[in-house]
Amino acid sequence: MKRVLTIQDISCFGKCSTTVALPILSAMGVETVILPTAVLSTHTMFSGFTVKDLTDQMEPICAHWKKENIRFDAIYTGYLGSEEEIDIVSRIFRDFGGEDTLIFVDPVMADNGKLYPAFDLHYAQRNAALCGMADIIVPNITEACVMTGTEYRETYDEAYIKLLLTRLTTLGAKKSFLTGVSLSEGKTGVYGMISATGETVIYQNDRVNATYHGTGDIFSSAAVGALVQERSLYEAFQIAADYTADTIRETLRDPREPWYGVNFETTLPLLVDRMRT
Ligand code: PXL
Repeated sequence: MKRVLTIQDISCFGKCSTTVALPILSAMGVETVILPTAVLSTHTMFSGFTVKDLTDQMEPICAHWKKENIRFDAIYTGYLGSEEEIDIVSRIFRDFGGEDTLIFVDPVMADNGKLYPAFDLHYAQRNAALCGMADIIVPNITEACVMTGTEYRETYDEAYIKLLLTRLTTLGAKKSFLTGVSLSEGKTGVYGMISATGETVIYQNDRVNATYHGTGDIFSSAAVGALVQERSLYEAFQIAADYTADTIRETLRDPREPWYGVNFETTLPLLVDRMRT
């Protein structure tokens, strides 16, 4: 069985980071190991959330794994709360990475043209350096802009996306995939570039007109699951984008419309079926 380590916080309420990665990867038939960086009462889009930082536990936990000779087919990182955590994660990549371990970094820190309140430009630069160690990175357009010093635009064309991708490749990751790229009315998806060749990979599906919290984590979890299950790059991103879009559509149908997270549980059977084909 394939084994993935995911390094992110536990937001007890709110359906994001570890609490979506674990069920999605498990449903995809992947053994999922977690390294919680902090425990929060909710994700940070609620006000008044509590935080218990677990940074000081990260290295002792990894040292024990090392002693037990535990290895991973992939390491997937998402929301990291501080520069210190980013430093520790870069050491984990060195200790547990290698030819047979896919390093997948989702540099969660910004959206809609703005950094999340907890982060500043210095943090963004550290995250850019972490991206440089990855096989695959999946920033949204805002995150790509802050990491490459590019002006954020609400409306853009393909040339702007290609420029952003070319700049992302200079960070050092082998493959960069921009998420939330909409190149025509009613469509959205991913636009990727392979650093070594400049080759591009595009997948667009129907845009669902709603934004919810946690959809990036759902997308990344499904992409990692499909990649470790040896789907091609294109198919893995197609599976992840379709699952995310199906989930948003399903959430819109829920009269309770939970703004804080999506109904990814309802659509898990679709993902499981897709992985059987
Ligand atoms: O979904 C990303 C995420 C993960 N974890 C925490 C967050 C966020 C986004 O805001 O606040 C704690």
